Amino acid sequence: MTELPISFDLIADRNAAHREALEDDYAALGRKLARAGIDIDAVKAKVAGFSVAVPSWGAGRGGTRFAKFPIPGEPTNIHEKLEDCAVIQQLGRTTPRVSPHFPWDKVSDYKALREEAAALGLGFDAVNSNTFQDQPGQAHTYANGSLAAQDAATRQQAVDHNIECIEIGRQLGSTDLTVWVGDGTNFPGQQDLGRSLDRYLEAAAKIYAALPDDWRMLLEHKMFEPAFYSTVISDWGSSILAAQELGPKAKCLVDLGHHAPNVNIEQIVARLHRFGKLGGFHFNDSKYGDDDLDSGSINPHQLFLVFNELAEAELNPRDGFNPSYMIDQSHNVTDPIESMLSSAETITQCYAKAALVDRAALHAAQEANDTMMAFQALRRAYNTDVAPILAMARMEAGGAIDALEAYRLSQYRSRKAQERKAVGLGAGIV
Ligand code: AFD
Ligand code: MN
Ligand code: MN
Repeated sequence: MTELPISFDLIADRNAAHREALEDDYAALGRKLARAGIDIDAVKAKVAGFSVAVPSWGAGRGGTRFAKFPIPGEPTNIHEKLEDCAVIQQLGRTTPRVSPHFPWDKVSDYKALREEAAALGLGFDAVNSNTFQDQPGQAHTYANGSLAAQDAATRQQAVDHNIECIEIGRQLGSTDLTVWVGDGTNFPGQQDLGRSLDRYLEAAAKIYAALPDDWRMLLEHKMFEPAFYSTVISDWGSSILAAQELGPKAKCLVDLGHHAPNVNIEQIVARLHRFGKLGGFHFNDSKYGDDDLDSGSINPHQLFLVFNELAEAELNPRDGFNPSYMIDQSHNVTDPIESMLSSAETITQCYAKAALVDRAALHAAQEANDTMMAFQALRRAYNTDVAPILAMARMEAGGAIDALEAYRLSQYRSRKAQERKAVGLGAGIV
């Protein structure tokens, strides 16, 4: 393994300073959980086995439609992004995989890229295609859509790009292709709502046919943006219908920000699971739309309820239940490394809290129509501060008890500001 970006001595020094307090907190929580019949070490073992992938594009500062405000030391290519993702994994120990996006992360040698990542302690997660932007020299524009475009040559170009992503993913060790298209309309009448879905299904079937046996195609729905009147795969209904039509390797991916406000996302999760079509998640949070804010920063209770459904799903697995977990956020005003450290911790906390739910008590209360006790079964778990469990698991895996503190002390970003070329200004959601 090449040298990891953060000094082991720094992590060890800070952990030595925090260790006694952590052991104290862990023991106290262990006694509290033991009174409820829960073995804290068993929960810690589950937490240690949990992981969530980080998006390569999340390593750069995001922006809004209005502007992007880069920070010194921001990564500008996949190599620098991997290095930043290695920091997140080294300190936090829950993000061992990176999800790349093409053509943004294109290189000439993917075998070498895979080795480079492995040397940094990283692997690759789902590959993401991009048919929502035109690239320099591209033959056909996506201005009027990609997989659902009226123009057959444009559709074929989008299909070919997705197949190229599968080929790249094979070399990187991925087994999932995530497909999100921006296809849709801004005006009533602009496109036929039925025929555009037909075109999408026909093109998606060509991609599906190119999937290796052990691969999945994850369909990501989104209600609006960039299209503001209609979107082809707008909701979980369109997504599951498309996935059912395509075949068993097609599953649905739930991006938490891609729904109408106040939609019951945990119920969507339960529905998709019921029909064996829950493929994965893009975690983020939102207040108004697809805000791509940090996971759990606005509504951590919703995130807990999603994980509660996943814990129920684990007890009743259907069709090889194995959802992929990924962060998909736009870090507009924070250091992306800090946001992803903090978000991965929040996501893992929700996973741990869901593991604390007394399922027997919950199910008994549900059977007895005892609404208050059913609710309290969830509430007790949600109210438990699981931070010592995560910190202990992190320390035992070689990470930092206080990951943000270690990151700040390392001065990683200012060191990178000396080495890396500056990012240009401009707007853009990515
Ligand atoms: C989009 C979707 C999708 C896509 C990403 C690109 O969430 O995951 O790959 O943003 O930045 O809104
Ligand atoms: Mn997404
Ligand atoms: Mn999004």
